[in-house]
Amino acid sequence: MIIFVPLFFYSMSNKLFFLISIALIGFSCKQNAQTNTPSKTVEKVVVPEFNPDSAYVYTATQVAFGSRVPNTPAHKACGNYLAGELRRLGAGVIEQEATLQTYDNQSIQAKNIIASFNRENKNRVLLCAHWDSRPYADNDANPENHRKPIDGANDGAGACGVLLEIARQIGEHSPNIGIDIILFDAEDWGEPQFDRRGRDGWCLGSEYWAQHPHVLNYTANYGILLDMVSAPNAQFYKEYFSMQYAPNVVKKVWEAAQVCGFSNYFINRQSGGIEDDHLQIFKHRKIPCIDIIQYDPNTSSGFGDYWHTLNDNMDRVSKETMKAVGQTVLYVIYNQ
Ligand code: AHN
Ligand code: ZN
Repeated sequence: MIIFVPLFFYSMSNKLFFLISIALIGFSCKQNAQTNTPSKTVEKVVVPEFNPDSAYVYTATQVAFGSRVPNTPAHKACGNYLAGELRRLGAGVIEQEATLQTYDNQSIQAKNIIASFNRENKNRVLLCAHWDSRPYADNDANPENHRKPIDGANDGAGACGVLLEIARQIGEHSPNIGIDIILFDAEDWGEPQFDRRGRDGWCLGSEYWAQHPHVLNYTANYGILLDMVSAPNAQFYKEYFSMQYAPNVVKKVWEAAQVCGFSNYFINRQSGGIEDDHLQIFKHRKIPCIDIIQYDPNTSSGFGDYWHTLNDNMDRVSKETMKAVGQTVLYVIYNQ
């Protein structure tokens, strides 16, 4: 080889050699476009490409099990699928099971699914979402549907679909930090509008994990919660509690979205505070954690008119929105 390469170049016409040289210079300019130093080798962080088709299939697969309401066969089967898939992608997976009490004192068998990459690395980032679906379509226009469970395509499955695709990318291209992906159970069994008892009952799985972490004294540098991140044309505002407890993380993520070209999804405006799994994470583990959650000021719920209705089905899942969120989060974790 050592002999053949110079011979090959020697035998090339000057014109061809010139063209190849130009092509190589062009490539390095592109690599160093920001620093404008084409001749120097600058270490370039390679951010994997988030594949929205893959995220979509992960979402559709969860929805195809049926509503993932705790204590149902669909919930059990989907939980096993999610844990198995994360293992197949190369994560170390802990299935944390617990019996929890709902707002109306029903006992439910819940399972938090905890997937870790680079376990020995002390520098860690926590990514999370809830995987259960709500037992009540209590926001549905038709009162006959209020006691029916929802598909939770956007509210549940979509965010888990984004995290599974992120896990697939991490499994293929290891980042230089440790990552924990937690899929919380029993987020969405909060008291319905037709049965107020004064105990709200949201976020039971994350509350349990935050009080009984899978690793003694578990901590992470910061956390990112995804909730309702797949609706078409969704907009994400800077949520009030995220701004209170983790303003630097909000800044990092919104700047990443801008760099990646997704400022039309990540809006530079603040919204009200939302009770969600991230509050349990600050409260019990003191980890600064933000919530990337759809906010729609034009609807009464603030979350889109399909929210907690039978319309939260696969028609509410957009590959474009999942790409915006998934690519932004990958950019953040590969630029640590
Ligand atoms: C409340 O409605 C109090 N919090 C919203 C949490 C939630 C429900 N996220 C998805 N479903
Ligand atoms: Zn919900």
